[in-house]
Amino acid sequence: MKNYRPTALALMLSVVSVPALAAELAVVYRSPSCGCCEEWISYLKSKGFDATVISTDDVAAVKENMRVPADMQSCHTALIGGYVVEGHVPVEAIAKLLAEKPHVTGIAAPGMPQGSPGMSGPKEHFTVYAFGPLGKTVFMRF
Ligand SMILES: [Cu+2]
Repeated sequence: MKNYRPTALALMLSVVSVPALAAELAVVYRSPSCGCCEEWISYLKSKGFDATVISTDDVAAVKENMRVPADMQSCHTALIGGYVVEGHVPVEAIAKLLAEKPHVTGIAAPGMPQGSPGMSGPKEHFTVYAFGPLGKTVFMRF
């Protein structure tokens, strides 16, 4: 095909210039039947994250392994940059987490806030918490 070479060249150039622009890797654990999980994963990808999705029927075990407190739990659980990211967390909070690198296990948007990324409906105010061995703190409000 005529446009094969330019495309390949463009691809090579983009690979060469990747270091500063590398997509952040996310591993997302979700139940196969979870629709809003799918929506959040699409949202993550649209924001430049490289998501690997692991479907499991036992998300409760995943949350327990990753030390997500019961009152912080939502549907999906992700691992991003060594942190746990629980639920419909906006990328602004993930960016803050990766920039500030606090000594926490992760951040969570507990429950399923209406209008949060991946959730339908009018946006309601919700809070993203940081959690870890030292407890929970407000991380960001939306
Ligand atoms: Cu959900």
